[in-house]
Amino acid sequence: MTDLKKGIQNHLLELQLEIDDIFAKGRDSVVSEVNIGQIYGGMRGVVALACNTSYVDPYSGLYIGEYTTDEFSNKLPEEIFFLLSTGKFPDKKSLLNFQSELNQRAQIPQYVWDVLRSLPKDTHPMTMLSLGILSMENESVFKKAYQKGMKKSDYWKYSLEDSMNILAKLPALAGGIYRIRFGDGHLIPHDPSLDWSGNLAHMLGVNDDKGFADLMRLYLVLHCDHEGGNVSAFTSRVVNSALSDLYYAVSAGLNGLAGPLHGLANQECLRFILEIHDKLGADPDEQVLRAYILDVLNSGHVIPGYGHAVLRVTDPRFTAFMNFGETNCATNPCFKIAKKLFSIVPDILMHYKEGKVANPWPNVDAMSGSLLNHYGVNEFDFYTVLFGVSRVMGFCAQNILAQGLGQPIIRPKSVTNKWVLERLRAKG
Ligand code: CMX
Repeated sequence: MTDLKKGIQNHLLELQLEIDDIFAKGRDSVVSEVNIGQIYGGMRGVVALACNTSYVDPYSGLYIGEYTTDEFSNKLPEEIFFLLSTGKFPDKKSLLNFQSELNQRAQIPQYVWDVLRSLPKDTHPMTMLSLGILSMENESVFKKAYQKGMKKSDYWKYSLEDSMNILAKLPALAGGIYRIRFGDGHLIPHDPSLDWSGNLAHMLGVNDDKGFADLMRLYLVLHCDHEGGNVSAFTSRVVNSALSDLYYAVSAGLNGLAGPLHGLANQECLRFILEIHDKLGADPDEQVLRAYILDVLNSGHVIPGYGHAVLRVTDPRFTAFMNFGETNCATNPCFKIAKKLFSIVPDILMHYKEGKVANPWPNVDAMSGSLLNHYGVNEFDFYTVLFGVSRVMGFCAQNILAQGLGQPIIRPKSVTNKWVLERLRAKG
């Protein structure tokens, strides 16, 4: 058994003991009440899910396991996947074994490239990523074991196998999508001497600079997971809860990530910064920039990269990217504009719409595009693919743990307007 598998098994035992303790102390205790506004309002604020991979604290941001963003942001993505799924970082030997496993599984079947090359030239790269993974569904070891009647207690083990096979192929898949969609179509071979993010940087074929590989590492670490209720993670979990295998579940999660209010928002941020650059120049005057922001707001648009459904402070992932930018591309015009926006926008949003904006602070998207731009990745449509490659780690870890804990199919109850009106009438 690999160290990763052992680590997950131990983690599942710990989590199960905690759940037993929780149930013994108060299985029927109420932790959240749902009002009618929430039923019609995207279930915002309803506590209805348990997710032990990560947690977003409104005031201190993302935790993976027990670790804050500051504490994990210098790690490798492989270490992060270990942490997400076992609650602990791997030791050196376990990390090397895991990396070697990934290397052995990195080859993408030829039919995937045939599918992707047959799509219309202007297909969105997120469609290609989702479809690329879905096209490999027939390889699912979970599906085959299920057909042979595997035990429920073994589900997670086969989902781990599927996860490893999917994760291992992501750098080559994303790199290939980039080359087919934006390059000359020539694929760069996987290099087993490189780690997971190093291979992604290598197979994109955009930039050999070490800084770019460092950025890919940081990017894949910072986007890995954001607890269980966000659109993509929740979608992936719902689909997997029906025992659709991880190829289906990961593809479904990516389809959610492709939405402009979720993962796609990151491409809007760089577009916004480039517009400012074109209209106001590389170093806009503060007052001029302030007036520009107010114009955008008054014309009914949001300021991309600012606000969050859960966070109520500057996203520490934004800070990690900003620190990277200070060290690696402090003079890049887009980075400078992104920094200037950070000094102006929160104050404006705080007073906008009589303080209605719940969080005037930047989220992770406000900075990432400027850094990608610095290293020559200027195809906005590709940004969510990079986000997706990272987020698949969270989808897989969440689903493996949920299966290991024997969680049932997800099926909340919906009601009709009539039902709600009758309920209100009955209450007087
Ligand atoms: N610019 C202008 N207005 C904003 C705003 C922004 N950046 N963020 C919120 N608001 C407005 C909302 O549009 C809403 O106005 P209405 O009631 O008139 O519709 C009001 O403030 C209250 O919204 P909220 O409770 O603060 O925010 P929500 O939880 O509803 O939405 C989010 C969160 C991220 C969709 C929103 O802040 C937004 O659209 N931001 C810009 C897009 C963006 O950066 N998205 C990336 C999200 C990152 C992630 O999902 O991880």
